[in-house]
Amino acid sequence: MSITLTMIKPDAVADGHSGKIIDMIIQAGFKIQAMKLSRLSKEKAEEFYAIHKEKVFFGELIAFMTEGPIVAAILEKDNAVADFRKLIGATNPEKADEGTVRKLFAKNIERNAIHGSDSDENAAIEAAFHFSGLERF
Ligand code: 3AN
Repeated sequence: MSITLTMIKPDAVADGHSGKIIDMIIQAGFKIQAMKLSRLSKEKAEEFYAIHKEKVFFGELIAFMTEGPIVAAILEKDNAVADFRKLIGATNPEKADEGTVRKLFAKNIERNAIHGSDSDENAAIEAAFHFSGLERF
């Protein structure tokens, strides 16, 4: 079994889509190891997205990710990282496949409803970023 880390982003939480998205995740065969409603500080968001700090969209991305609560979760499944990225669809919702979370709920490439880790290594780092051992089951 492997894991991935997801965040249902502030846009999707504010629009009331969390329940539908969590149901899609469970129906796709992921087991929830950890889950919480959380709000990133500017410092924590900058740390999470440090890899993007030279990008032109970095400032906007940090403002967006800190504008309201997120739902963070650790998800367990065989092939979790790749299967989850298939479920959420392309970063740009215009390019996302039909039936994916981003096709259904994302507004644009920035306000794109959900995050999924891009590698097993980053999944482990991101899981430890959001959750302590006591919060994982
Ligand atoms: P993904 O979330 O699909 O792995 P990344 O890691 O390339 O995509 O980007 C991280 C986040 O940065 C995206 N989820 C999105 O919110 C934002 N982002 C990515 N590319 C752009 C862009 N060209 N313009 C604005 N925001 C972007």
